[in-house]
Amino acid sequence: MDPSVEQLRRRLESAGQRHVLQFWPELSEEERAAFLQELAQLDLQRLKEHCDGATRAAAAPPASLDRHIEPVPPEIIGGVKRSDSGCLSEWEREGLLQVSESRVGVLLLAGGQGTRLGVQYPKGMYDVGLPSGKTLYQIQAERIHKVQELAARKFGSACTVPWYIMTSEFTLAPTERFFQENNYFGLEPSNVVMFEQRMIPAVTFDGKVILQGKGKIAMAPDGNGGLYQALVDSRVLEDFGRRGVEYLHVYCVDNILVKMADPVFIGFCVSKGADCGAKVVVKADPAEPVGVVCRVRGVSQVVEYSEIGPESAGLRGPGGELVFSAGNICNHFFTRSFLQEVAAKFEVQLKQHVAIKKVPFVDSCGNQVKPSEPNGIKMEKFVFDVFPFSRNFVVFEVVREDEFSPLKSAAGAAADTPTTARNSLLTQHCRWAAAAGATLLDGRGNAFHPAASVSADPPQFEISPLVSYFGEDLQPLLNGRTLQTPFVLDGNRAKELQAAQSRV
Ligand code: UD2
Repeated sequence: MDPSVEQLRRRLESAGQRHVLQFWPELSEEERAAFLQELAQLDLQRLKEHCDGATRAAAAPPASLDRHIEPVPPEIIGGVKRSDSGCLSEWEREGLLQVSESRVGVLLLAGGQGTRLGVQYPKGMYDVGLPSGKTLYQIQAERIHKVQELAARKFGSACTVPWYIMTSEFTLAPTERFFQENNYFGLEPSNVVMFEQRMIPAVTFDGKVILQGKGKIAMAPDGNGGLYQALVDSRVLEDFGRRGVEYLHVYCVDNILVKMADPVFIGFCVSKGADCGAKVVVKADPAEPVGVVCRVRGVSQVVEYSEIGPESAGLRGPGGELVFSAGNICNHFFTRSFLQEVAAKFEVQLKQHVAIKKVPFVDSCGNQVKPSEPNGIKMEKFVFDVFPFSRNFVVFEVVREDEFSPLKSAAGAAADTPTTARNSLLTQHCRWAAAAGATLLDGRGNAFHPAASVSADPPQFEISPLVSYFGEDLQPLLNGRTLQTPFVLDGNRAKELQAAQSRV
């Protein structure tokens, strides 16, 4: 054996991971080179710690926080239905002001593997079947364009909302390619900053790194809380500083209704002097897979849906409402200085959460095995686990039908599918059109009257985010009109409608 490989073998052995090189003699030169490159990225010093920690954590009975949790106090919560319209407009103005001064960035968490949706490409590239055929990424890009334009129009200064995209080994290359092929959806490429989170090995229940192939370790992204390490690794914190970005809106990729750099949320957090904030919706039911924003032993944090007991989740108040109703929707606000502090002081203290998964592997005879039972431990950090370090944490409650419809599962699942995401967006756009004074005719020529809830069969009426960010500016185009659907109100259609209106 080559002396450097021999040295590697000894180091793996002292980490209790001798098996990693067991198929070395069978590998080709090329496979060896690729494997060595992968192993060079492993922190061998901490490998033993990682494997031991994973087995210990998986073996420990889940620590129940239920006895220690209480709802967040009302004084730190604002919200669309909780606050008066004067406050909401003031916050929106403040948020747009910050956007207009280029002090706001958006940061997308897009390193997940989208296992539940079951596609082999990044979730942001998914097309839920809208009449326009737009993907989640395109919708998000166009909302960035629009919020920049709204801020510039209001305050008279051209501005930029940089888009930071955290990817992982699985998602970086296809995401980059997709953006290049689509000309960055008209955004300036230098304002779209992609960076990568770390990957960590999956481990067996007896503390051995899992070999996915004879020359390949089973690696997984380190959870969306890998963000804080990745911000340092990729010098993204410095990029915030160079651009003068002071406030970050961090969000997850799959919510089709996400308000990019939401001025109301940003303005609320800035006005309250918060260093950290979370958007929530009222939980739909006790079992909904969203974390609960609450206090544990007096400290604000999120208890994830996988970690709350059914009794606490189902606890109801006198009016029948859920006591732990503040459903996390993975939309967070952070100041740059808070992120800097987290990176410098608190990242190492972030909790490691255990996920037990079925991880394909090669057995000791070299056979490829697809396990039918869970066999591996993946450790993950969660993005919201920095909340306890906040000095001034606030919560902003929004209306589900307007702001939250995640795409989690493939067609046929009970909830959060391509169909539910599409219907949420189309129903919202029908509501905006109705509020602007339009009558929409469905495929059978019947007038559609949108309700507050999401329709299971809304007309195919879609508004481009380049025309309206959140329902604004529609009245001059739509008032008094009857429109036959399908209808996509894009920039060209808007111009035609405008020209027709001015002829009247
Ligand atoms: C997330 C929240 C949950 C709730 C729900 C709403 C966390 C830990 N949980 O749960 O409380 O708000 O969303 O939709 O935030 N990701 C990475 N790197 C990783 C893993 C995930 O970037 O290593 C991204 C992923 O691409 C996605 C986001 O994080 O954009 C959330 O991940 P998820 O969809 O797996 O989270 P989920 O639905 O379990």
